[in-house]
Amino acid sequence: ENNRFEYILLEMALSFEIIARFNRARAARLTLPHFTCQTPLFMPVGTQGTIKGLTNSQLEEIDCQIILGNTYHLALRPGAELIDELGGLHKFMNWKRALLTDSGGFQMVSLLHLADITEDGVTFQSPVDGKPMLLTPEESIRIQNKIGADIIMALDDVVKTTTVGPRIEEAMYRTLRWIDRCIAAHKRPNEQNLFGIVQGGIDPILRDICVKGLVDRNLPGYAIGGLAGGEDKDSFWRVVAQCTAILPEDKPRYVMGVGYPLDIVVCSALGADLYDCVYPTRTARFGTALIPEGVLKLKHKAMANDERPIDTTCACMVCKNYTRAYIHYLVMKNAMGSQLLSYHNLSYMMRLSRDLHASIVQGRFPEFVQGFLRTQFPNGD
Ligand code: PRF
Ligand code: ZN
Repeated sequence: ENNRFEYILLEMALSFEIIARFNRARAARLTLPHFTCQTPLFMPVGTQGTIKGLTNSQLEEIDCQIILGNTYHLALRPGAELIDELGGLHKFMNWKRALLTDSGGFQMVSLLHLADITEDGVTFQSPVDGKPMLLTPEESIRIQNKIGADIIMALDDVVKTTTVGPRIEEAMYRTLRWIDRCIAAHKRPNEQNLFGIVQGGIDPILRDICVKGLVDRNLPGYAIGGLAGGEDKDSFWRVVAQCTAILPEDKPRYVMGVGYPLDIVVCSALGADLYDCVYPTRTARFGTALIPEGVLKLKHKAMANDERPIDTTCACMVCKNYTRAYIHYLVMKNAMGSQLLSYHNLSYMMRLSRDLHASIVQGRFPEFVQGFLRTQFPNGD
């Protein structure tokens, strides 16, 4: 029995210490091989081994702690073998903090409508030469082992949340069968943490089976997948609440694809810890800034002579140095416009993460949430 305990400790490359709680919300310290992070935490998405428009030192300056890479994109170019030869993704991109890679299946299914899922894996046409390709659970893990991120994700069978019928059940059971293939293929459990992904649509029975199946595998962390795909908010929050209620207390919980500030606040109240989304950077490229009141459209002509910063309560480099008028002038015409907006938006997400953490630690989480909601919905709707 003693040996079994040591074995479990050795098979993890993280520690997760809960510092404080408020009801179901938790503030924790997540120690990964490359960095110790504070949760709740938003993780920006950097598809090509970069967050579009920001340098690594800017990302550190705004307190980014984990960034995401995509197995699918990195495997196509520059390729897992080259990344491995060059010492792994950390060294290749010179990022000193933590990295997480998604397994690739979700990106293929959402980007390439030609992707087809069978028991073997996800088949798709190579965007490079049109040849049919197959991403199996084993291949996804092999690639992610070469990329070398602190957290790697299991290959899951993702279906649109709005799908109904037996396909949801099939995808959930397949995700459970694939987790064993992922675990067996994972060659670096002492350096990289393999997270399992809960699927099962909005069906509580399927979600329950999936959580229990994954928890039996004693993984270092768990993700809640299959959400943020157009389901109604009520179903979304219900699934998160159900999963966080039955997932182990002492492991990190990651809600995939969630990045609206309101959703992060609600999911954190429900006991979730990690989030990722392209929203803050994508919306920046469309000229939208995140502010405590909601969003600010910099393209709007009212911005043309507005001398205020984007957000008067924001201490970021952009809000310290530039006016709305100047960003309005740049936006959509000059790359600097979207770079400045991305910088501000990610600063906003990192400040939100810090505020959630601090308010839980300081025992004033309800006041923080109330203030957040009052500012975003001043009329109480
Ligand atoms: N699975 C994987 N990546 C994801 C998701 C998922 O369900 C989502 C949520 N739809 C975002 N990214 N592997
Ligand atoms: Zn700012």
